[in-house]
Amino acid sequence: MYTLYYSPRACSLATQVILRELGQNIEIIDKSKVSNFNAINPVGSIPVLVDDGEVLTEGVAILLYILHKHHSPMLPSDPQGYQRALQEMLFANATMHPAYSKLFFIANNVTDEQTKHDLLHKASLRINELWQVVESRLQSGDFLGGEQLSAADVLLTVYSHWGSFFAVDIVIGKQTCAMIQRVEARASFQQSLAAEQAQ
Ligand SMILES: N[C@@H](CCC(=O)N[C@@H](CS)C(=O)NCC(=O)O)C(=O)O
Repeated sequence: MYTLYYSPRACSLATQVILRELGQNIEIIDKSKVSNFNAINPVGSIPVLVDDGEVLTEGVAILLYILHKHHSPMLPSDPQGYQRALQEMLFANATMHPAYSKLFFIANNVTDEQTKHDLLHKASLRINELWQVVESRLQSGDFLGGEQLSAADVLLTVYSHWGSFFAVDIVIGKQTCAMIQRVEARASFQQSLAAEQAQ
């Protein structure tokens, strides 16, 4: 049994979905209900996964650990497949996620409304460029992992929802929308959302 600390609809949702794809039992704990979360993760961020008393942090490190531990085809063992899977995961976690994080930062820290509007717009242009990259990579398959679901598809699907929190135009291509719908339709995704909502 794994314990996952999460925030609703945050990047930790991807961790939960992938644990379910791996057929694992999970207890989930809302970070906001923990009185001193920084005692668990001094960085203050989620996801945090506890496995047999070991506290694991950093989203991609957690994903690599669970995919490796459960021998998932989402983490191929051949060097090229492994590199490709890691590259896609890091594109999501270290490039797309920070681009979206700018929206949260601007919305929470800029008080002048016109400046906020302009900065949110600028940040959204970068996000749209990145979605175009995803669109071009999806021309030859249903998922970034080809015909198989990959961890990057799940990460990107979770982030794709965040644009709706802000007054910005996020443009996501046709192939990418289809990929997102495929991920959202999976039992693992539906069960994860339901588990968050039940808390
Ligand atoms: N580098 C970290 C960053 C994770 C991250 O930024 N998580 C966000 C949620 S998506 C977070 O915890 N923000 C602070 C908060 O929710 O209080 C990782 O990949 O795990």
